Amino acid sequence: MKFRSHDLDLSEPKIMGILNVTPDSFSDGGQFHSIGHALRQAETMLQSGADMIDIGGESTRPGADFVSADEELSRVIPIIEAVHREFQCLISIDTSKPQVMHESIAAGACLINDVRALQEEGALEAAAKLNVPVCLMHMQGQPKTMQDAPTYQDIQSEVIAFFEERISACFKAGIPNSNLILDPGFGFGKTLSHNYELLRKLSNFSRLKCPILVGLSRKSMIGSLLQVDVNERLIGSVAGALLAAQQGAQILRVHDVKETKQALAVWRATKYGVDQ
Ligand code: 9MG
Repeated sequence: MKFRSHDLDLSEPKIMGILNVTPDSFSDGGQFHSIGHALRQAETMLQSGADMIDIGGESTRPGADFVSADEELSRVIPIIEAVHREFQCLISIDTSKPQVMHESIAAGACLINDVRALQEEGALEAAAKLNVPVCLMHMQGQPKTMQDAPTYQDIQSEVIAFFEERISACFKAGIPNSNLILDPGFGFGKTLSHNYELLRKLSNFSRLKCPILVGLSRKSMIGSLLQVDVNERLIGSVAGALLAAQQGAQILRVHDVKETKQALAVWRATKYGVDQ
């Protein structure tokens, strides 16, 4: 897949490291400190083998409040500029807002990660104009209320039907299929049982002929299953990422880059053998 000047070979799973720049992700809160903190986190993830960094300024956790475009811009733009300047790495902007998409791409991002799948007003047009890869994620409802009572008749066919509709909307707006990445949206308007059914059937998404991105790192589908707090979800998260990769996921969105990379190395050695 082409990301501006970089070509990313998705025949092997790639790692997207998560860099949240919402105020609750900083202990000191100040912008100066937050830039330094974000740069250190990005550097650690890149040194551990991240292929790209996902930067987001809107919390999309269950129950999270709406954030204005100005607030989101003030959180993400200085960080995108700094990460781009320091590391020249692939940067993904996690946003649903057209203005944030435009300014982030101008600041150095090269992928749009939209949990609302370009359904906000002006988002399809913005992504078409920017002509960069876009990750379309499935979500039932909105973050504020999505976990209240998620319901599906058949989750897998409903998520596939949603993607077919969004792929067609993108095509009509001038976004080619070659720029699309799909993500079933673990934890976004889904119960524990919905999440594991989706994970079990993940390989079926390959029929849509777009790369698949999976994000389950440290989510409640790990925590609720194992009855562990957020800082004890590493092993469950790595196991989930590996199961997703085995079923064809090409991009894994994770907090724990080093450990995920190690799990993928073991899988790769088992699959292809080792020279020796
Ligand atoms: C921003 N964000 C939080 N969780 C996510 C997930 O599972 N996928 C994508 N694409 N983005 C996410």
